[in-house]
Amino acid sequence: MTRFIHIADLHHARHTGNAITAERTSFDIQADKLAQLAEVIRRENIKAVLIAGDIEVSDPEDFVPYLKTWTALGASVYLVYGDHDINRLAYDDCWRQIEHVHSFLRPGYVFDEALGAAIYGLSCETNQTGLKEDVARTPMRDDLYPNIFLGHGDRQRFPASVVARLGFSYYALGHHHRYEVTRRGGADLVYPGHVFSVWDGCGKAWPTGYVIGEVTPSGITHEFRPFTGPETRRLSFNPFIRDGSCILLTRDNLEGSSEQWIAEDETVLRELVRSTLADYPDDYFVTPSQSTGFPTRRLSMTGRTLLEDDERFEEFFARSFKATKTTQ
Ligand SMILES: [Mn+2]
Repeated sequence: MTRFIHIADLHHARHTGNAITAERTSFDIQADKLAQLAEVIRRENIKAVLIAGDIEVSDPEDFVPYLKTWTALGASVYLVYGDHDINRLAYDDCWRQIEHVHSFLRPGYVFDEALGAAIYGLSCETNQTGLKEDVARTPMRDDLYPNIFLGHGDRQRFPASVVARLGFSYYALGHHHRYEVTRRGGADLVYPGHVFSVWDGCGKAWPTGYVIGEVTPSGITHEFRPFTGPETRRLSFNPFIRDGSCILLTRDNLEGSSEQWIAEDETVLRELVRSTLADYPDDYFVTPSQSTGFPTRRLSMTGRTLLEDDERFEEFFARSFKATKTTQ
């Protein structure tokens, strides 16, 4: 049996968007997490690393050390580009020079003998233009070995009827920042989640991790593994959704129910925020925001930092209330 690693949504840019931060950058935290994969490759007979798009580096050289390390350890790297990989031509010029790195700037199909499986790679364009049609045009497979579809985009672009016809058993996907497996058309559509991001589309905090896939005689099995190191977490109040004197509390990547009613009482709410921050001193709490209007900036700081500084705590507390009913 051979194995592969599936990661996606690295968003490994040096900038932190316009988030309000005071500590380590996302870039540094992501670097620590990506570095964890070398040990996994060494330990677990990993023959391939599948990267399902949205790598989004500021400089392609920033990613070269990982590609060199992983391939030197005996894993081939297969990658596709996502809607955020707008500088993909520069990435490709740099990365395709490295032996055992296969980038699918154009759709392609590679049988990997060491892995005992084949990979069809399909990159997606900005805004996923034409993706659904490109997926539907994928050549059908009917082989004695498993076929992996490596792509990036919304799950809606992979309808059950198309998946059932194409004959792939594992869809290594990216775009949704939350780990998710959807059984559809006789195949598993797998999103491994993000590596670490403060800006993550819908604004919610999700666990960071990767998926280990195993190629067996009967097909591909897989499991999620969390990265170690800081996580993003979020709690927020929505005063526009209420039940009598209670407002809606939402918890993302936190212990406890994801939604519950809570008394709109400053003392109660402050105590809840303080005790939650104290439970996760090393993790980064992100506040709600929206793409237009107020607030467009997220605050992202560790529980410890927010508790140590009253001014920061007050700003965090104020930003934990959604500014409108639909703030994300
Ligand atoms: Mn994306």
